[in-house]
Amino acid sequence: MMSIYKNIFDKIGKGEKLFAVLIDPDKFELANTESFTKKINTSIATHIFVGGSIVDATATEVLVLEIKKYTNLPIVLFPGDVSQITDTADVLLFLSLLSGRHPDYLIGKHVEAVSKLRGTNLEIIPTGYILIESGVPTAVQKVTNTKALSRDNIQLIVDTAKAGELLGMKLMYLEAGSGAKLALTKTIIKAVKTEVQIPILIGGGMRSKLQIEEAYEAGADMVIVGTAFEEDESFFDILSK
Ligand code: 1GP
Repeated sequence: MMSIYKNIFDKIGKGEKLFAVLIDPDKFELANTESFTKKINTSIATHIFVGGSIVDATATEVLVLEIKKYTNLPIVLFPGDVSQITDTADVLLFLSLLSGRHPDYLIGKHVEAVSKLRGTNLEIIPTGYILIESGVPTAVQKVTNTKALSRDNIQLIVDTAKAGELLGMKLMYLEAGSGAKLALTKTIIKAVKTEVQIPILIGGGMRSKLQIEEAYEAGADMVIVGTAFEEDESFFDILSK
C-alpha cells in the first residue's frame, strides 16, 4: 500500500490541493458520526483529522472506529496528548510544538509515546507545529503553557519552519488555533511556502470558502477546518466535490 505521506507528496507535486476536516472527540456527538462522515465523503475533503487539546483517554479510539464504518478517507491523528494515540487510525502526526520552548512538547511527550508506538501499524509523520498568535489566547497555548509567535514577525515564523525542515520534519503545520478570530494571512503562508520545500498545512479560524481558496493561492498545500463544521454543518454544502 502506498504510504499516505507519499500520496500527499505526489498529489501536491501534481498541483492538487488537500483538505482535512478536523473532528475534536471532546466536542463531537458520537451519535452524529454516520451523517457527519457521509457529508465529509461528499465534500472536497481528502483526509479526516481527529484530535483536540483536551480529550478523554478512550474517546479518540471509539470515535475513529465509528468514523471508519462510513468512510475510506485516511484518518489522521492530530493529538493534543499521548493518551489520544490509537492504532485504529491510519496516520499519526508526530507533532513538535516549534513555536514554544516547553521541553515536554519538543521531546518529552514523544519519548513518552514510544512505548505506545512499538509495533504499531500507524504511519508516523514527523510534523512541525507552529502556533501563530490570532487575537485571543488559544487552547493550545493554555494547555502547553507556551506563547504563540507574533503574526507580525514573519521572519521568525519562516526561520522556525525552516529549522523544523532542517531537523527532518516532513510536514509543517501553521496554526492560528481552533476557533481563532483571525486566520493566518496570505503574507505569512506565502513567506513560509517560499522558504520550505515540505508540504505546509494551514489551519485555524477559517470559516469561508474564500478564506480557504486564498490560503491555497498563497501556497497552502492542505487546509484544515474544524470549528466551522461544528458550528454549522451546512458549510459542507459550499464545499461539495
Ligand atoms: C485547529 O487548525 C485546526 O487545530 C482547525 O481550526 O477549528 O478554527 O477550524 P478551526
